[in-house]
Amino acid sequence: MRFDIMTLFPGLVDTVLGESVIGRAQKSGAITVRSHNIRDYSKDKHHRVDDTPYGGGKGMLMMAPPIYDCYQAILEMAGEMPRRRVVYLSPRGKVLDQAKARELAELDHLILLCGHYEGVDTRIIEEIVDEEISIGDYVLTGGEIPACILVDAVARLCDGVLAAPECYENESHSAGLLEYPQYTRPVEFRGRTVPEVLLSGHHANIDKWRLEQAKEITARLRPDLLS
Ligand code: 4GO
Repeated sequence: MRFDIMTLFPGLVDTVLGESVIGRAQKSGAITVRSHNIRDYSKDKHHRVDDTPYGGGKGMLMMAPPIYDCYQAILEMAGEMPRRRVVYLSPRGKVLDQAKARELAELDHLILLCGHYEGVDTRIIEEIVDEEISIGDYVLTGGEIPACILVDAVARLCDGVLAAPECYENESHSAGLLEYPQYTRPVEFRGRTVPEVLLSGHHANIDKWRLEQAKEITARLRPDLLS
């Protein structure tokens, strides 16, 4: 899957997505991530990308033309892609959840637009954006961190990014429940021991215990997920 990120701060997303699992997935070719500096598409002699809002009001808005030209350049670079979507990261959007991540992981091409300042001229949303997505009900200074979060959540579901599909079969939110507790060595830590069943080697009992624990933890920490 290919991800293109339109931003005024490409270094920010490159740094975050260049490390760890997502960085390795880029190196192995399982996914492609490209950041694009919207400022490179400004035709203004001072490379301006923002201006004051018509009608007055505080702050600056990102202008539509450089974003549009950046978008057109991405379409050219990526070529024909059957399943493509353009997403604007915004507190107005539907809040990201695991189902949305799974839906987006079916695409071939995800183009992300990161706003800054007071946001973007609304006409760029009308013209190129398919969907607005939020990472939660709070406001940030830019869409870059939300974009990195979205790429991470989607990319880890793409083939070849994690070792095996089992990696996300039992984790929190995969089946509408939170994950059961996990233990590794040592068998005793500050007087706390590993539950006997996990040392028993009895896989049916272990599965049963884990499911019970997942239900109990979900009821206690996130009862809203059960309704
Ligand atoms: C996204 C973008 C919050 C989110 C943002 C979010 N704040 N909750 N800020 O996903 C336009 C200018 C949006 C700054 C951006």
